[in-house]
Amino acid sequence: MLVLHDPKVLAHDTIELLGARLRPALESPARIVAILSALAKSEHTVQEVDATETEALLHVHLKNSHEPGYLQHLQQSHSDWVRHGFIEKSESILPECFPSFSGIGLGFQTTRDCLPPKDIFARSGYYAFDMSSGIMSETYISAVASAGLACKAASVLSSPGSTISEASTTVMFALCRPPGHHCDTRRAGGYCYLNNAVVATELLLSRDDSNHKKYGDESVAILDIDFHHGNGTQSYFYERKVTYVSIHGQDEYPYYTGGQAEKGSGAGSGYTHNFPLPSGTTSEDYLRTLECALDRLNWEVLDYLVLSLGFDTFRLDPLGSFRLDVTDYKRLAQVISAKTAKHDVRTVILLEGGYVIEQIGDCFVSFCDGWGQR
Ligand code: SP5
Ligand code: ZN
Repeated sequence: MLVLHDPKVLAHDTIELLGARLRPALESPARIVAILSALAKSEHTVQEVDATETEALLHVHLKNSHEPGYLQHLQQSHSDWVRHGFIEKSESILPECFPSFSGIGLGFQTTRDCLPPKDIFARSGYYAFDMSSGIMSETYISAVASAGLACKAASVLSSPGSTISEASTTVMFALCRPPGHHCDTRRAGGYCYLNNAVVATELLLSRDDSNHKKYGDESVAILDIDFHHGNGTQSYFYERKVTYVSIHGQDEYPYYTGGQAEKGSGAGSGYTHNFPLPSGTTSEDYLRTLECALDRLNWEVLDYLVLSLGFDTFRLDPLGSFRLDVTDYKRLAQVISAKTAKHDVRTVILLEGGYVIEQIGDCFVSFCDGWGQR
């Protein structure tokens, strides 16, 4: 497995409100450090990426997939708060109030949106949906580097004449951090700021590759096997013919999405497939569901698979409730890679969650080992 890393992803280090306590975010740089240290003892190759090579490409896809005001907020808000004296340079912004119009004086639910507020505190809530997405001084730098890795992996896989030595490979793993699948076009949340899966998918859809099967939106699909539902990714493609398949904890964070009844709408009707599983789900049940999930992909017309991969399905994860063990990641990888090989599909793997520092490296290497052993 070729694993892409950019040291800039290590800079982001913030706080979150978790279980009514303000604490250092579980999504920490130590996760990547642990993965790199496990990889160093493995047969897999880590390549440091200078994302500046793909920067122009990245910014095109970022601009298409996130609102300009939101990108500006991610880049600018921390220094604004420091300048106003609301926080020290070493502290993080956390929102205190979110837009919500449900039933306020109206007696019924409405989803009316509003314009970006002028007030600096109001803006932080306008551009977020929870309190696990603090903004510190380096957040934007790391988020852009993270999306840059997703971009780099996607662009190398889709352009034969690329500079990376193993350009002929059919799979690439981007060590993304912060993760991406919870945030939408305007809101950070669930440790996510820029939606790496969306950016990679958009890049692949816009590829100019004479070898591809030319099925438009249907030629790229997303499989999301983080423990949590990828609400941001789902909503982004909800009305498009881009297949989004997710296996995740039922009734778990982000709580309000991920039901089986969500199947896409308009042109995207029938392209979203959710597989919520109960807490305590075993490896066997998970593997069985994975087979069903893989059957929802239209393999005949697929050129690329974007795999949002979280290790918070691990049995000891503080944010998960499934029972997968280290060796199960090898099995997951074998099952997925066998399908992609059979149908000549290239895979961009993006790191999402996974919070057990002591074992995330072993889980990661187990997955990488399995990919080549179908
Ligand atoms: C990328 C990713 O895995 N994001 C997950 C973010 C989840 N954050 C909120 C989890 C809330 C869990 N419930 C709190 C109970 C306190 N123990
Ligand atoms: Zn997760």
